[in-house]
Amino acid sequence: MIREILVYPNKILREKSHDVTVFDEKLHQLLDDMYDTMIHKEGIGLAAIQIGVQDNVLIINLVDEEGFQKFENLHEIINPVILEKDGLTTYQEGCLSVPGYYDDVERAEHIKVSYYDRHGSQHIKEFTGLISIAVQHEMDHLRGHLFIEKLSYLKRKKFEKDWKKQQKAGK
Ligand code: Y12
Ligand code: CO
Repeated sequence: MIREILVYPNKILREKSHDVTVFDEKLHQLLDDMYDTMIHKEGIGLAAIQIGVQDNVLIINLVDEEGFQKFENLHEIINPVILEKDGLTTYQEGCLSVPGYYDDVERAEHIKVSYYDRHGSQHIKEFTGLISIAVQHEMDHLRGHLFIEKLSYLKRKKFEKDWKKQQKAGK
C-alpha cells in the first residue's frame, strides 16, 4: 500500500525512532508499504519515520549501472548501528521529505554497519560509495535529522526563504 510521505517542516520528522523488537507480519507489511511508497515516488531510499512510523527501519534500492532499479538490489535495514567509519566524500543529496531540493553533503566514505533483516537475523556489512551515503542519510532520519541541517548557515537561510516562497506559491 502506498502511504503518504511527510514533508518538511512536519515536526514528526524530528522525532527519534525506536528499535524494532518484534519481527512479525506487521513489520513485513511496513517494509512492503515503504517499498511501494518509495518506488511510487521515484525514490532510492526511505526511512519509516518519513511515513510517520517511529521504528528504526530503512530501505535502500539504488539504480544499477544500466539504470535499472531492480528489486533484487533492495536493502532492508532494521536497527542499524555504525560500528566503524572512515574517509570523507561529498554527494549532491535529495530527499523525498524535501522534494525538489538538492545540495552537497559531506559524509563518511566507508562504513561498517550492524543491522537486522526482516526475519530478525543479524548482519554486519561494509558499505562504500553511494550506498554508504544513502545508509547514513536514512540513519539521520531515524535520529530525527534531515540533510538540510548539514548545510552552511547561509545556504540554510536561502533554503528556508525559497522553501517558504515555494509553499506560498503552491497554496
Ligand atoms: C544518496 C543521497 C540521498 C539518498 C536518500 C534517498 N533520497 C531519495 O530517494 C530522493 C528522492 C527524490 C525523488 C524526487 O522525485 C523525482 O525525482 C521524480 C525528488 O524530486 C521531487 O520530488 C521534485 C526529490 C528526491 C540516497 C542516496
Ligand atoms: Co531523506
